[in-house]
Amino acid sequence: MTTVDMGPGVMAGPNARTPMSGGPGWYGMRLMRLAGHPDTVAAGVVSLRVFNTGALTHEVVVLPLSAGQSAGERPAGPSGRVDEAGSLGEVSRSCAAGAGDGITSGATGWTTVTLQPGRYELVCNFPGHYTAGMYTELDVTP
Ligand SMILES: [Cu+2]
Repeated sequence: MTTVDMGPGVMAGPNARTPMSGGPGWYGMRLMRLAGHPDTVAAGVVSLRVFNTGALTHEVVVLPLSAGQSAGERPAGPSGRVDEAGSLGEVSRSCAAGAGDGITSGATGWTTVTLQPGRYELVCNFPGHYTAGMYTELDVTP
């Protein structure tokens, strides 16, 4: 098994005029992004460390990508969130491991997941964040 430490920097752009709940004019604007380094890791136990450099609260959920599916293609529901079915884990607690209410601005969260070879997508599933561009692909090699 291989343990890889990676730190996707979660970044949020200027949001002074951004409605928190995602009102008109917000969807489609790519003010937020999620950057992963590295974007390719070896299969096995992977430690995910997420540092929120943005002003808003964020999270990172690990979802599998099916064949032919690209990051950013998931349909968001009326709530502005995507389906988390098949999630392999998430990082959504400030200064702690695992799932919680989100990683606040300036805080770090982490988790450990076991990933098989394949393509995955790291997403922030706070309402409207995915459609605003908070996703990145993670490739896992044998
Ligand atoms: Cu977010």
